[in-house]
Amino acid sequence: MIKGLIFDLDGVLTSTEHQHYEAWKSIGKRWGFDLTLAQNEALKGVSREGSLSLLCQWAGVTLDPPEFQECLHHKNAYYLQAIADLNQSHLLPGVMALLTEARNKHVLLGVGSSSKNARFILDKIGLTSFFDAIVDGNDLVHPKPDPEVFLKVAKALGLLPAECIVFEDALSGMQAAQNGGFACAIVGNPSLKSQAKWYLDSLEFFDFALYEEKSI
Ligand code: B16
Ligand code: MG
Repeated sequence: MIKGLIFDLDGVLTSTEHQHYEAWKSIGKRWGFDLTLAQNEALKGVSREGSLSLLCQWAGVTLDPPEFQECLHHKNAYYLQAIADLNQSHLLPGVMALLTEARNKHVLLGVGSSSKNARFILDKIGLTSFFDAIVDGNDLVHPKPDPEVFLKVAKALGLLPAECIVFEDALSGMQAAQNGGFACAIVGNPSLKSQAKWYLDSLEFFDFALYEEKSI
């Protein structure tokens, strides 16, 4: 029986991936490097530091530690400006209905995000009060695909991984969930459809009854 639902934030509850993309593009432009959408796909779910390391690798750029920190700072400032208008109208389809249904069923709810801005974003989109546990990029030693994020959420909920479902949109997040022994549904990212054991176009398509019937 499902006792907990654990949600990734970006790409599952709301989508600010385009703003992340524009922010990383602005860093790449400093070096005459044009970040592609395909490369951005590989940054989904990856920590801010991990993303910058990848960007440097792709651009063939080496930064000293102060330059690296300055790029992280600039990227986040750009990103925060780009999401200034984020609000509850930016919830992805099915989010509010599923969270409400889960609360009514006394299913525990958690967020497991790589983002250090996760709590700020959850406040902006009006969801903070729904969650029994929130673990974000500030709480982590090992980023996704390490399972630390989801294991910490499950522990805070007082549940075992086998009692939870993780909803993710990114490869690194799917691997983190699988590495931790969680059932994982990929939501709204068709590029992962062939690799996912379980795929939903959006959270609108999650059905408690159907899930209980088959073991995924
Ligand atoms: P920040 P998630 C991830 O959030 C994003 O998918 C990824 O694009 C971003 O680089 C990462 O958070 C770190 O975000 O710079 O705000 O700390 O999908 O794990 O909720
Ligand atoms: Mg995500």
